Amino acid sequence: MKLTITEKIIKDHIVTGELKKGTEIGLRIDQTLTQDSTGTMAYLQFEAMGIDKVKTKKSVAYIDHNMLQAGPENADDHLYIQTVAKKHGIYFSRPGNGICHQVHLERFGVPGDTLLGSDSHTPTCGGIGMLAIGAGGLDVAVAMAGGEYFITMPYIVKVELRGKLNPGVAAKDIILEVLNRAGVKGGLNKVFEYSGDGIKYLSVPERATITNMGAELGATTSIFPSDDITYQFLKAQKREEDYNELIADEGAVYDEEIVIDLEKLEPMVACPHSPDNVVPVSTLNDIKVNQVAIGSCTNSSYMDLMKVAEILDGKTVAEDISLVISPGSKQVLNMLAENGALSKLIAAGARILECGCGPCIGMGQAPSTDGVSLRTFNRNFKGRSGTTSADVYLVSPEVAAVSAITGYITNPIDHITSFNIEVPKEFKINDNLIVAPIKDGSDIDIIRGPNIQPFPKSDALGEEVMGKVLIKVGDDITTDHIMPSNAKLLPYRSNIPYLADYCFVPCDPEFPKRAKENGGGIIIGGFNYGQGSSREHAALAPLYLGIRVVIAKSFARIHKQNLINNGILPLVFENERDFDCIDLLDELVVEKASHQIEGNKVTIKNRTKKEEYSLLLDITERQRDMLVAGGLLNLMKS
Ligand code: MIC
Ligand code: SF4
Repeated sequence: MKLTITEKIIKDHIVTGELKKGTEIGLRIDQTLTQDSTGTMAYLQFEAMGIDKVKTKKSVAYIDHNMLQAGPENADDHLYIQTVAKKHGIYFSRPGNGICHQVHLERFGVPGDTLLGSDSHTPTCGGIGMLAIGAGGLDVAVAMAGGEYFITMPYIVKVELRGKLNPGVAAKDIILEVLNRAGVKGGLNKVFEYSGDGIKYLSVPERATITNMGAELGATTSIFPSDDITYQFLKAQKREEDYNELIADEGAVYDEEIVIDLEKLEPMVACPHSPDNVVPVSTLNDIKVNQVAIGSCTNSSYMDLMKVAEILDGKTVAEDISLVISPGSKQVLNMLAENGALSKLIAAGARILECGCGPCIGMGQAPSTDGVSLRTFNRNFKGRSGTTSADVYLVSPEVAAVSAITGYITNPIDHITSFNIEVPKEFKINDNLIVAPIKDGSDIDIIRGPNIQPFPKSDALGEEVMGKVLIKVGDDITTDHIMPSNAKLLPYRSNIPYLADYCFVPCDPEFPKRAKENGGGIIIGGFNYGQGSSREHAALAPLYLGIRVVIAKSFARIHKQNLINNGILPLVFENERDFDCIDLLDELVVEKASHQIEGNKVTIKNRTKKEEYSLLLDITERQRDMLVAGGLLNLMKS
């Protein structure tokens, strides 16, 4: 049988199920990663499993999101993660070392291996041919304990890249074009596999930009072949022993195909407030910019920032613009410092931030009221920048840097002829901020600050599940709506009771109060409910507020699993028009719930309207058992 790259890796890692598209499969996980805003919960859950040492080949805990220390909370959580890592055989990447995905690509990723990360942009390592998937913290905890990770055997989309990009057009424009064509709902249960003669012109960091932002398609993951370019990258990282060649078989069968002619591609921009709201930069007229932010796990590599330095060399940032730059890793920043590029950035007026997520997750640098922010990041959901009224545009580093000089969103094509930059033959290797695991951690005491509260637990499914509709929201609701993240809230990621008071506040500030007054209830949503991040908090905070059912037109992959893992029923309208029949505070009930969920349809009664609706429950036997037990941890205990 001729296989795609994805199928080859799955074949090597499948533990449960078979290579049949659309069916559930369980995969052996070689590596895991966590970061600090999902890590505390993931490790609390891992601790609850009572395992001494992680069972993966390599597990890494990164500190990169919660970097501002305006009070003791973040520092306390970092200490918890550091001690838990030492106790359980986990590598610890210290604050300052960089963004998890950038560092993992540089120092840990292995072509052909599987990686599960408690962050939705884990697919970044698909840039070196790894099957890298984002998941909720509990799933990552299970993988660290040696358990399988379950996905739907994905459909494979072949993305054929033809030809070569013109100067001024970037890898970012390729993924923006894919988003333009497939949209934020277009990737559900699919893997985007890149091929074509165009890939030989794309370096590993460029490939990683594409696989990283493939997360915005809602895809399971994205992947590039592992070829000579991958070998050269690993060699330059002094890791050539990790290289495995991995290419699709001639004649492998794909489920869909997208062809992009790179020579015809123009610089693109994702306009507010969705990553798939994409147009060519050339179609925008003179949009004045207030802030330019360069960085994030999508565009903070050495090559990205070298290009920015070359564009800014000898220039000054426009008077009304604040330019902030957050390098992806210590390796990147160190190399820029040594070769003088950092000096060019500083001289031009850039504000250099530490290596981490920073403004991408609203950790500082919120734009001004009604401000326009041009960012090289991957998400521009309303309010994510920390300023609800701001308009965020997503672009390549080239567009960002040129616009920082002109003050307006500017097409770089007219400003860039070529770059005088080489892919390094040797990166600067210095892993002194990575603490390697010790042989026996049994004597290590775990330090738990007062901010760390126990995570909420669900109960077994009752005979009758009922409640009032506490909120009704539209399509494409993101986890940033459900459980917002910013400089004020991120410090409380290990304190669900505190966070719950901000649940759904961007949609309806009264939601937490209403949920508490009614002793919990039901959420009604549209299509693609829960898109975006992997944060389990978007399930845990509703659980804490007594939510046992979410009814939507469709669900995003990671969020649906997070709901199930926490014992919350994800039901889908069989007839989408029923969405319109339900109003706020209607009283809904699922009678004989445990009997009803044995099938794939559930009837819910609207006691207020005296109506009933048929809902679909698209889950596997394994997920059904979780729902009956009241979540994965309960199931494991029983
Ligand atoms: C994000 O980009 O939204 C985050 C913050 O990295 C999240 C993880 C989180 O919420 O902690 C993600 O992408 O999964
Ligand atoms: Fe960090 Fe932003 Fe990447 Fe999320 S998307 S991991 S917040 S840089």
